[in-house]
Amino acid sequence: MTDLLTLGETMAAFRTTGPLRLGGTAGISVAGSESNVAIGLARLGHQATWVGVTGADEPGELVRRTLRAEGVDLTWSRVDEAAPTGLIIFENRVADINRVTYHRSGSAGSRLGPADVTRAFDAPGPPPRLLHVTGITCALGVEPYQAVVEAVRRARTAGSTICLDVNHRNRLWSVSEAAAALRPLLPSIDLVVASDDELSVLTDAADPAAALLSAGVAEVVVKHGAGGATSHSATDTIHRPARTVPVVDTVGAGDAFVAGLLSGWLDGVDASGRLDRAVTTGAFAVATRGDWEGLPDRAELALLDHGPGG
Ligand code: CKP
Ligand code: MG
Repeated sequence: MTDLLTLGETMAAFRTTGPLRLGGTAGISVAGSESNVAIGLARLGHQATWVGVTGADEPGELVRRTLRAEGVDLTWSRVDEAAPTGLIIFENRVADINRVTYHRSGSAGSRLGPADVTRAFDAPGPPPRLLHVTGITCALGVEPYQAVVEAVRRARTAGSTICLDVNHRNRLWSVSEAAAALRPLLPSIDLVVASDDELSVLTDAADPAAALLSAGVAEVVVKHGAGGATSHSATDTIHRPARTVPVVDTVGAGDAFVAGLLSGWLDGVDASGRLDRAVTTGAFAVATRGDWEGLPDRAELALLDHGPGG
């Protein structure tokens, strides 16, 4: 079927150079955590499938056209005539600090449901090697959450490896709501990705990584922002510092990190090599403007090793 299947909402994104209330010009692009990961993998040469819903409108066309252009498979995505494509506004305030506003409540993207997932998994051919889900999709409503539950159930039965990125968004739900939704998924999750401050969504334990491993998760990857990342498994704890790059825009860095990590997994790279690739793709996102635009292709992966002119 595909290397990676992921599901979520992708919105039209407006990026201003100052406060929106002052008017002026905005850059228009698309944004969505799961499709950022799909684009990251497609750029690295993997087959990535995004399941999502867009409106029958120009922002929806922008989303579909962009993902198609990036080589992401949209076979199991659909257009909903009755709801608009969601919008996200990034208002640049100071240096890398953006004010983020969502206009996504009642959006087409939030009409994703279990039937969308069933269609994808019922397709002829082998199951996806990887399923990637995030807390954002779970936060969009009952139906999107049920879509994630169904995807995890089907992937588990099919033998796909399942990755969960906590991706907590306090504009969408509280930590306790996220905990109630995500903790029941854990027995089926193989790989957890979380930032330090997101671990409390998944467990109350004093040693969260150890608790998640003993709950059956095979690998827990914890992101420390500028402090790099640590991979915990039953046999190893591996740390990698972040790669030193100028910080231009940190939005999308987490998704870029996941794309590198999962790309390494698809290539059969060991845990330390996977972490190397993850901090590298994360650094590309941090050093470039946009959520996914600066993600590397295969040949560019080595760029940061060479430096200027290399
Ligand atoms: O955790 P990240 O900064 O990598 O996630 C960024 C994405 O999906 C961004 O594209 C935005 O649209 C979102 O997270 C979101 O819904 O907040
Ligand atoms: Mg994230």
